[in-house]
Amino acid sequence: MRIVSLAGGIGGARFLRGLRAAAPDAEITVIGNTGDDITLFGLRVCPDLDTVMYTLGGGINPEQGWGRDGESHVVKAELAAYGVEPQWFGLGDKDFATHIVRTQMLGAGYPLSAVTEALSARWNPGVRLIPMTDDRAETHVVIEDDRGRRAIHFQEWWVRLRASVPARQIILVGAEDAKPAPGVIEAIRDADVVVLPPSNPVVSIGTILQIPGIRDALHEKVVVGVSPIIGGAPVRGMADACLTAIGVETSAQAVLELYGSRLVDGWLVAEQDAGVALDGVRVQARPLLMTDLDATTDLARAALELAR
Ligand code: GDP
Ligand code: FO1
Ligand code: CA
Ligand code: CA
Repeated sequence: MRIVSLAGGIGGARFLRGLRAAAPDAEITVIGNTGDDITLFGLRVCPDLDTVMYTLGGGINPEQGWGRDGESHVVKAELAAYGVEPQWFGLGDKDFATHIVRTQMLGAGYPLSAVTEALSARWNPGVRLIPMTDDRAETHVVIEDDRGRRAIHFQEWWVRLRASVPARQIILVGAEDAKPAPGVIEAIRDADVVVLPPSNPVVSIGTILQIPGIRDALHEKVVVGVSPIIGGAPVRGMADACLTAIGVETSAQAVLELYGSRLVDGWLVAEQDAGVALDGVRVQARPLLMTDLDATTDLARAALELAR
């Protein structure tokens, strides 16, 4: 069986561990969000790709859900001693090595997809991880504060401001000119099923869907999704701030409507959201909490069964 999954960071990566266990013989291709990517200290950082790679490769910080396990922060402290900005983004020493290798390869002319394949070779994630695009397309957030109305990088809004300032607009800068990375459209075309994990519907899944050609390719397939919203709140993180920015209510129903019945054929909701319904979509209620690998594997299995 060939499975394609779109993925953001933590929610995507955790779901993929269950999917890999639920379908051990399947060929799984993961299309990763690169809208969160940022260049810091001259280094290219791809948080969501790295979260997937480290989680599936056994190198993730399990409590945090991002960054490396057993991490130290010597380089960060030395940079701060020089007064170098930004200091609000916490890059660890082990993680720095990933960004150094990536930046070196990009500088040598390799596209991000080739770099990601090379980095993944070390981690044996058991899936093929492809960035949504090799082109630069970064998410920016329009805010209004005492300095007026301006756009800041998504990471500055998310990490420095903790999404505390309302987002007026969320824009993937460069989306129109971005092309799907090599292999993305082919993987979708060849897939038996496409799974949308409970990733952020705006800045993870929504971002990937903005790359021209990807949404159209998905319309031809059987697509099943897992709600990241349970009982009117995100399970983790600040997805509600992103949904509010695009005028969508924080509910499993509203996220399903946002994706729409043209995209989604099946939708898994939590037991307390059992009333969710949309014409043309098979909705099922299941335990949606990815508390451990067993629960996550059951969830992934339910998603695959919904597709049959
Ligand atoms: P990020 O890039 O690190 O923000 O991660 P993703 O975009 O992949 O996923 C974030 C989303 O995962 C959040 O909106 C959470 O609500 C959702 N999430 C996290 N843990 C769980 C869980 O156990 N179950 C479900 N259904 N959703 C979850
Ligand atoms: N998230 C934070 O909340 N604070 C950080 O300092 C931080 C550093 C960081 C470094 C590398 C990386 O891959 C991820 C990192 N994240 C951090 C998580 C990440 O920026 C966001 O959670 C996602 O991009 C949001 O989807
Ligand atoms: Ca993300
Ligand atoms: Ca379909």
